[in-house]
Amino acid sequence: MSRLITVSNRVGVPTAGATRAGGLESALREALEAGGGIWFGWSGEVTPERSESPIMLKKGKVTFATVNLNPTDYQEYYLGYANRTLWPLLHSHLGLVEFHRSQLRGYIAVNEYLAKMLAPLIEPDDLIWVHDYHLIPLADELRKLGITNRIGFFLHTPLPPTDILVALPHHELIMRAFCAYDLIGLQTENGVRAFLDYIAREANGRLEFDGSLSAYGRLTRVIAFPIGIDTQGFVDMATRAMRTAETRKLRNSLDSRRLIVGVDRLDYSKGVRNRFEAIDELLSEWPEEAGHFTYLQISPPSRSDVESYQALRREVEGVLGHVNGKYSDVDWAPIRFVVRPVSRTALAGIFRSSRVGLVTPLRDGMNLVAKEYVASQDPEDPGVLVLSRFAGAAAELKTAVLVNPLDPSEIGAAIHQALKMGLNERRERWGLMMEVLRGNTIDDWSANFLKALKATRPLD
Ligand code: GDG
Repeated sequence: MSRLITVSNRVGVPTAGATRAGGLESALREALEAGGGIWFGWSGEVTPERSESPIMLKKGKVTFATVNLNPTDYQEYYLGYANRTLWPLLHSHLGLVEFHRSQLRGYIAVNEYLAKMLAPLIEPDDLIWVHDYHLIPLADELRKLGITNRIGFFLHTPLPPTDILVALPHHELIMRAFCAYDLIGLQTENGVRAFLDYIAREANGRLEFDGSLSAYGRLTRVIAFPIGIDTQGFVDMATRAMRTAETRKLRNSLDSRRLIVGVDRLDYSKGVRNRFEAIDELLSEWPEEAGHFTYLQISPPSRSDVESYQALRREVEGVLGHVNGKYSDVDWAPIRFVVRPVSRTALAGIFRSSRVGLVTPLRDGMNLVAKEYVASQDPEDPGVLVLSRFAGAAAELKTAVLVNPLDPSEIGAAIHQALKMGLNERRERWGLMMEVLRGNTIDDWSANFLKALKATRPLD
């Protein structure tokens, strides 16, 4: 049985006292534990000098191998090219894309460094699975070092259409790097179409009869593997959470008002500002709703070293103040904004206590919160998911109330529809979404990807 090596920008090294890992982290760990293997990547530490060799930590059948970055790497690779150039581009926010050649060079240099650190750990039969936009050039760098193993890649973000991709200076360098993988996994069929369109129009590549594609003198495959969640795990966690003091405290504070909930890293791709504006629209169109709901938005800060994220926080807090100021009374405010992260169990309890789950990103590769919200519901009295049509999850969760996240009045009307929705309709919509979640769990996702990777041709 081949060993698995997973590679991601950050490694989920288990630490004493850490709260339960996120869905992706546990799925990758489970896939690794099945056959034994290595999880390799950045430690999260920035030190004056790069590492000379990885720090290895063995837990059961899994070895965690991590390396440090130096301050220039952190600036150019992580804060720079990954999060100021690629992240906004992949989410179609062209106005936020910054480009500096030095950062592109830093991005490639860190991938080269990571490849050098990883290569000595690789054995001939190992399968290598690389994750996300930070590491697109990794396979190319490993190939330069003579690594011929099968290497797969999964992109967690969306892949935008060709007309947006070509706005990236040196886009052919990135797309060529993709083609050094034997298998490229994307979240949706839309992403696959975008990839194939680019390959046909910009790279003069072609689709082979067996579904593989050749471009830049390389042969690869692009397939959609929509990521899932630990569905049963969430069902159990949400049921348990209803008995915790934390959930009871929240429910008591609601004073029988219906709860609307949103949970997102504070990121401009998540569309939180438009959600706050939607509450304004809701209350101006249906003033009788005032005092009858509480909207709880949980937004732990992320990437706060990047200016656009600092600006976002100021902007969102400005709109929040405006809406709360306009509608609050002495005993009620429409929006509660929490920037402290909360535990996963508490999240499941909050989801299950709510009437409406508001998930309206402007763009999202998948959006796991949408799936976690659905899995957490009480089958007898489920809440309603209001979901952006531009989240990857919308391709699967078709019976959510789908909205255009750019239009606050459409979101406001959808919230109103959700608050008014009868029990039968809520059950019917929820039941269909739950079937989807049971049919495609996080374990199915990793098993399907690895099966397809194993089926690619061994290199000679
Ligand atoms: C990327 C892609 C794709 C959030 N706040 C708290 C918390 N969370 C958890 C959620 C969920 C995860 O973080 C966020 O996942 P999402 O999928 O919603 O979004 P991204 O972080 O942008 O993830 C996305 C994903 O990768 C996987 O492929 O779906 O499209 O952008 O699990 O529950 N967890 C806790 N406290 C919080 O305050 N414990």
